[in-house]
Amino acid sequence: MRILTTIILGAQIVLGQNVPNPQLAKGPCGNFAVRKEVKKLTPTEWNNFVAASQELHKRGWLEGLSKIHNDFAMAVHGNGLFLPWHRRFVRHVESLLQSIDPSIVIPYWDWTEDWQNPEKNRVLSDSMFGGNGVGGQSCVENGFEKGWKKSYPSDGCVVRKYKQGSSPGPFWPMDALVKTIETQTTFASFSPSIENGSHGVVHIGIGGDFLEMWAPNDILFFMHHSMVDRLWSIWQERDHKRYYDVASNDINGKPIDRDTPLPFYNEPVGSAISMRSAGYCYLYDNFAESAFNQNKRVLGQNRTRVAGQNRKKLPVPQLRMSASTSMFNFDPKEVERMNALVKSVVEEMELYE
Ligand SMILES: [Cu+2]
Repeated sequence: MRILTTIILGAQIVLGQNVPNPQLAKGPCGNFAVRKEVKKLTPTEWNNFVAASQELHKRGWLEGLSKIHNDFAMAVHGNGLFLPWHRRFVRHVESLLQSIDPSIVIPYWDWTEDWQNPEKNRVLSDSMFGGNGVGGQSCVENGFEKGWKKSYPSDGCVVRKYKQGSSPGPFWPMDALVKTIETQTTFASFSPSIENGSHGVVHIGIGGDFLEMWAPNDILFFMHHSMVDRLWSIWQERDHKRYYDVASNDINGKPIDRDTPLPFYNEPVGSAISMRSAGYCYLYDNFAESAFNQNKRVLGQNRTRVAGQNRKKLPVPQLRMSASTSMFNFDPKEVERMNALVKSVVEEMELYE
């Protein structure tokens, strides 16, 4: 009897949020999993990912993850815990997928591709995650999330509602991300740059559940945050001292250091500062510096300036805050700073072929 009670209690603890919380492995990494851009998965990898995602959804675990994200929303957005907490959160969904199919590695969505017209990206098509919601409730009705229902925070479907009607509007181009990585040399400036810039534009552009703190109901949320995590990794890899820089403040203005616990997980920030540390053990596919150095050259060097009359007009991604975005804790000053940064980069891009 006592054994039975213990087991039941144990199960309750694990399922407290209606989703298991597998503990991360301790000790040094054996192998490194490679997270790929989602369009670069092999057909088998893609099919396995879809099958595991369907099972994850069926078990209600995405709702459990949505509840965690919503419950801790204030503590992990708009402050220095944003990047390490979401790294842990993406690792959480990845470990759940792996509990269904050990071969799964979470992919990322490089939304800089087709940044001018994100609706044309194959990721948002019927052959992958599906596109804009349809009907009065803007339910996702194509792609593998077709017909997905949710029970948290209330019964409904998975909702997408593009910002500009038929398009999410432009996302950030790679050149602007390179500029951010080059110029924001401290964690205290880099983290809010990503959060209030390129990250926010995708949330607001996709709309629907993406605009809510229960966005993890739409599994695409995790491909987006894997991309955000990749950007942090690239920034860290540019100067290894950056791995140890988490100097920033929490929501109450209290300084964050490597001992600060991550909300919900109660693991120190220091355990999540490197993708190479125990329990993480992954790399990104085109992680090599060269991918970014190539892009660095895009601006200015070895490029032909185009004559004024031949210049193309490029769309400028701008984050506009409104009542419906207040839960993201966007910082108006940072939003303005990032709107200006991306605008200057896009205008520079217009000068070249
Ligand atoms: Cu979040």
